[in-house]
Amino acid sequence: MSLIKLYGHPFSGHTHRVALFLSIIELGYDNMFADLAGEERRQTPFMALNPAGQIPVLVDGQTIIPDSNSILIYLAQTYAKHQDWLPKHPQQFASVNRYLSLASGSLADGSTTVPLFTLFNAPHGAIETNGTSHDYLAFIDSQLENNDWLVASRPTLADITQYSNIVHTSEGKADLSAYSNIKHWLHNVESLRGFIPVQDSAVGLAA
Ligand SMILES: N[C@@H](CCC(=O)N[C@@H](CS)C(=O)NCC(=O)O)C(=O)O
Repeated sequence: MSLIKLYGHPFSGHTHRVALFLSIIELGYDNMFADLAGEERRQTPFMALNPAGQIPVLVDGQTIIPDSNSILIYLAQTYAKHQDWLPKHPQQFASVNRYLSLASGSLADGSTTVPLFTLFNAPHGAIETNGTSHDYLAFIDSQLENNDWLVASRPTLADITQYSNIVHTSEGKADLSAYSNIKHWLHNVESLRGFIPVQDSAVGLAA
């Protein structure tokens, strides 16, 4: 049994970005399944961990950290301080924060919500949301022109936070073939030591 517990769900991109980072920095943890569709998360004791009722939540001994990006920052500062996942250079630091914000904003609104329609029949127009995703993907693709990584000449938390939901986009039927820079970058992330893939859902592209 480990001191660190990660409450999450195998189909959640938000959970995957944390699991990916834990694996890359080689930190052991217990995987705690939280039922996405069920009522369990809306009841105690889960609500005591995160009153917002959302996964992922990291529990490290007495420390409880909800929110995937907050968890990434906590882990980088606590367990990987000398690996530069959060660059000290002010402009690069700001840029990483920009991608963390985008991951909770535009990316979550577009790419990450697309699988909800195919997996959980969420009541919105999938095509409309796919449009949002394509705008976002075009933007990310332009940022990767002549760059292997989003912010620096090495991977940072910007790449970790963006990867899981962008690769998840394909589950929502968004076609990544037009985005050669993104495809190259996905491969770069997938080549990192400790990389673990997003778990495919049963629905995926076929839906
Ligand atoms: N800003 C949060 C968003 C987390 C989030 O949206 N989690 C989803 C699953 S991927 C969730 O728990 N949804 C259920 C709900 O909101 O009730 C983060 O980055 O962790």
